[in-house]
Amino acid sequence: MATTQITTHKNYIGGQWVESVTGRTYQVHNPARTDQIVGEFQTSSADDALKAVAAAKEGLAIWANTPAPARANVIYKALEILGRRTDEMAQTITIEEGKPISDAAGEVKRAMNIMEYAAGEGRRMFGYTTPSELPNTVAYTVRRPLGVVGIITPWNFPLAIPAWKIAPALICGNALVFKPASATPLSAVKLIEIFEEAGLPPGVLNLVTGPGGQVGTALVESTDVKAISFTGSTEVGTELYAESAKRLKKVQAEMGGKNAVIVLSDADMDKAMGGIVQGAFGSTGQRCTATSRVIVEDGVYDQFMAELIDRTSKLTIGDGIDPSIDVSPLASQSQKDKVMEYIGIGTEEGAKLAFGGHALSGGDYDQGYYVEPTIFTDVSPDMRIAKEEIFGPVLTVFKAKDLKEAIDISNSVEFGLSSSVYTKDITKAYEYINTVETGMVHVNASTLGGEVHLPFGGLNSSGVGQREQGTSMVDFFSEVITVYIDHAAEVSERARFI
Ligand code: UN1
Repeated sequence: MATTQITTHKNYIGGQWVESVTGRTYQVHNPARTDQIVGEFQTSSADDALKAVAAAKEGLAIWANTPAPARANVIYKALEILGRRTDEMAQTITIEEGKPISDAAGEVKRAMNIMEYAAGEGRRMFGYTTPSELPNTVAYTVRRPLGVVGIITPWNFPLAIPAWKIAPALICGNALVFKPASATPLSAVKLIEIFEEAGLPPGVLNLVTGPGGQVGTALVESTDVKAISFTGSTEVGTELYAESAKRLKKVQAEMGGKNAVIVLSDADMDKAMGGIVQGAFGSTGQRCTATSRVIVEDGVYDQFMAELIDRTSKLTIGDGIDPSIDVSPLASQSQKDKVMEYIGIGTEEGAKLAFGGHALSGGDYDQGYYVEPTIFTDVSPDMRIAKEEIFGPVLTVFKAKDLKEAIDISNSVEFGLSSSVYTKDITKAYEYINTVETGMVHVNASTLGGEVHLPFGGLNSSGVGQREQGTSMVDFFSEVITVYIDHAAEVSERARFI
């Protein structure tokens, strides 16, 4: 039997690649071919996290005093290096996370876009000046780094989400401890290599891999960590927010979604179908902005369902490294178990399985975590499959008599991340925009994604804290300091009385 070399990757602390204090490692497998080992990674503990925090404090001293345009130069350099490694990075994402290679390539592009945008902030990072109420006095604001910041990221975007937290945090002058999802540490290791090669000073960006419990908790509990930017489940984010609040830590938590698309009778059906099929089954539904509900106006329901099933049945399922594949495996056994459990729950709750519903087996399917694209109809808003985030290729379909009822269904969940309406009626589109309760609203486009120069985030259980990306990235990752300067030659009236 041929043996393949397994590479052991280390943590990166204070500019050095180091083993974990625990001395233990774990292996990551390709979700499409579970016999293929992606690499071996450090099983870190709280001690590793605290070492990284100490290193970050040292890095901060240098980085906070580096002018923002000079910080930008390092990010531009990293962008150039990532540009040279695009294909390799896309393959890495597919091999460790499982998403189709075209999605992975899109993810690399997204990471590059955010790095470019964040680096641009190096020559903006505006404060403001305003008249003082006193004579001979100047008043203005400047931005200062927060200090040491914890970055905790999920497995579903192993490169883009780290990039869209790290680049903004760096441009603002912070030093970081980065804890990637334990399932996808290889993209994180490579991102660190890129910043190292770009010339980031030691200690500014530290990597600690391994399970969330110990490392994440240590970051939350350390008083040296001033802020945490987190993306992950609502359950973990809520706990992290509460524990951080006790220590007056600034938090940005991007969490779950249960995103709905409304299809009105006048919709361009072809456009709607493309957006919905991609939104529900692209990246195997493992996106916080994935489409998990569709609410269809009565009049076009039958036509819509016939077309939806037809389109869904044409999707190809297999290893995402093959460019002809539309739907790849779920990212892990636990993801597969969870999705299959929800399919069981939907059936028990009385929803009708209109398409799919099975795990796939036989041949190459036995090697990975494959579940068919699945569609439930006859779903009512109080069912668990209608309310809870499944994070897999499962779409629930509802019928509504008009826009008002459709919006009520759309708003009936605790989440509020993204939403969409398909209509050609501008009046209805605006009624929707003004009443739908999500942080991101689309008209005639899928619920997915976003552009890096616009704010990204949700309402209610979907998110808390300042938005990621757009101009708000600087608001989250910096402190605003207000400065008053009395430059009068004489003692001012006010100063006499105080
Ligand atoms: C996207 O849908 O393109 O965890 C981005 C997530 C989100 C990012 C989604 N925070 O899926």
